[in-house]
Amino acid sequence: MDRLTLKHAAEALLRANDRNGCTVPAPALYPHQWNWDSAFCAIGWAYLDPRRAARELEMLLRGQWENGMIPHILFNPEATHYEPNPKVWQIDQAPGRPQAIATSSITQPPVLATAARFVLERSGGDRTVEEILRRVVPAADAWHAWFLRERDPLQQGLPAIVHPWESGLDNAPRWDAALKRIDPGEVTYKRKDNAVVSSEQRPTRFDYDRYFFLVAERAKLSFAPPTPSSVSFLVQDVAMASILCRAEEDLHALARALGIEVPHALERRAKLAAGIASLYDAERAYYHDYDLVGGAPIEVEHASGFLPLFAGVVPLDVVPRLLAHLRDPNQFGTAWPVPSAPVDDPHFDPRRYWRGPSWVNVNWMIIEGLRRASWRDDAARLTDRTIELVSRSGFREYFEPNTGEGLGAENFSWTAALVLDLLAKS
Ligand code: 2M8
Repeated sequence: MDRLTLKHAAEALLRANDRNGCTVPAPALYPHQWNWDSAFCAIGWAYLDPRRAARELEMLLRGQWENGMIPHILFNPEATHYEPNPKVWQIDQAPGRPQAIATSSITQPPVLATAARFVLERSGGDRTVEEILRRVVPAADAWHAWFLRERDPLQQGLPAIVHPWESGLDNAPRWDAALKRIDPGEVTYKRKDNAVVSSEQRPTRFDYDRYFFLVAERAKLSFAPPTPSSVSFLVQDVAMASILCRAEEDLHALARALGIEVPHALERRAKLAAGIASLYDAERAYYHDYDLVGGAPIEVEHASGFLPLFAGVVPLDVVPRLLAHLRDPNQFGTAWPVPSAPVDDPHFDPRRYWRGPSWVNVNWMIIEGLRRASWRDDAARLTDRTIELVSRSGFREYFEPNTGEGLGAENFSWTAALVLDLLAKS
């Protein structure tokens, strides 16, 4: 596909996946509104229709809980082909849940403010866009504050996740050891994903047993803020911290452009930057997550370890050391980068979801990070390779990093949305 055809196809895909103002990630597999998917989609919509882009973001606010959390899924009552369904989350008794819409009880990486800033900057002063984004600012501010108030039990500037689904990089090998500690007992649940995508490309039963166990655990604990001794899984996730850190900067800039005060965004950003710095392992030259229940760093590499670049918090002398991992063919320098897990990890699985395949959203964040660190050639190379990958293999959910074969869901929205941005910047 040439670039113009690719652009038109990406636009058509976004329009086809539009469901009354929110873009479903992939109609056959994910029929609801997902949090960070919508933010990535808004970045694509900004090229077609900035008002529609702003609306996508505003749709996320419907799901906000009173404590500020914006959940990872906002359910569409008409769609029944996804599990876990709304009932499994048991939020009917949850204090402060939204009344008008069913949601999950966990969150996802906060790309909202970053996307909102992006949309504003491309809206050419459109009043309607500004009005909508004025409503997004306080909501994003409350959500960001929630991360450091309720999810940072040791007050280290490091938001912790209670479920691998919160990371968005669900079955990454870096969660394996923490999940192994959990004995889920007899959990009964349905899966519908394997009817759409081959099992070898999806998380295993080991993972799903624990995913459902952890969903039930949230309800059992009345959705209370987690501590290392109260929950089975609690991990300081370097990608979550990096995306939030970046989002604080974008929230500050967005609010300023709209003439609104967000007095704590930069303060929170500074705390997060310090937290991320504490996760740097100088010996391995890599950022690692920290397992709060196990009380130890998780020394497993993953593409998420490059996301401090996206936050702009990697010291100048560390950037080349990170780039060495990115370029190394035995690690992340595959033919079709960036593999989610490095080739030399014994758990690397080039066809299984977040355990090896390349993903366009991760590439996009790394490209943004390389650009801001002024590694323009590397950014341009990865941009070209990503565009080429999608033009050969289509708008798939993820890609085999050696052969470039498209894997997972078809008609995947964020692949299309972010390709629009990559095309515009290439
Ligand atoms: C994937 O996660 C969902 C659960 O949230 C699933 O596997 O059913 C992840 O790739 C996640 O990052 C993404 O937001 C979601 C929808 O695309 O799918």
